[in-house]
Amino acid sequence: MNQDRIYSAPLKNVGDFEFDDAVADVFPDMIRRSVPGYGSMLTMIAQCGERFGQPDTHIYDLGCSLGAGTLLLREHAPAAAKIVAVDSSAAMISRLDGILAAQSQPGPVETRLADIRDMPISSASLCVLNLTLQFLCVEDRTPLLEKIAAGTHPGGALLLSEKICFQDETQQQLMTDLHHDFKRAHGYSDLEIAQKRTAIENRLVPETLEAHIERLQAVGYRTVTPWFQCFTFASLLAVK
Ligand code: GEK
Repeated sequence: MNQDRIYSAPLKNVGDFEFDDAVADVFPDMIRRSVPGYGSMLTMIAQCGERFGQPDTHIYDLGCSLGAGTLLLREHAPAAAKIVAVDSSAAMISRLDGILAAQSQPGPVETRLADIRDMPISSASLCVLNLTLQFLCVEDRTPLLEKIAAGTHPGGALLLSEKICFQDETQQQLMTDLHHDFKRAHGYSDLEIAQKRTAIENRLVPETLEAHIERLQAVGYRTVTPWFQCFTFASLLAVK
């Protein structure tokens, strides 16, 4: 696994964060050292694949990156479900195609280089948005979730993991500090933490857990339940 050193040297101008080749090359290391609970989120993707995945339906991994969730869905969902893995980053999708091609079992996975806002969702038993919705501008989030809910069978589910924010300033500061402690404990320097924060601040807009719950209920999910939170990251399970 290549180590993430992208922000280790001082940069004159820290540009906006992009999912380009440099990021794709270090992505597994970056996400594990940056997102507390990422391993638990992946375990839940596998569990949801088993519980909600139905034969002859679609299972969507929306913003799949290198397919960590996709590969688990392929292993744990029914073989007759079609897995569709979507990402708008060519760097991610080309690497995922390589990972899938190198595997001995050709599984039922279709990869798509596309913006999730533009692609149709139909006959879904499970949709996964693992740390993806946060990169869309806020006004695009409800239309996307309406489309996902409309394309999901009754009893189907959405697994939504996000970076979140807090209304209370003291709570926000505490959770941010604890997240930065987590990153330091995983080898990131103060400079790396500060430069990454600058790079991502225009690209990733967190919302409160309450805002996510309200939106999921409003677009038509009957049961909406947070199942995980660690510092500034949370995950919700929504069942239609
Ligand atoms: C994992 N789910 O390993 N359309 C399609 N893809 C998008 C869009 C969009 N509009 N915006 C961002 N992405 C993965 C991790 S990473 C999370 C997801 C992170 C893609 C983007 O290219 C990137 O690959 C992914 O969403 C977000 O479980 O880096 O924090």
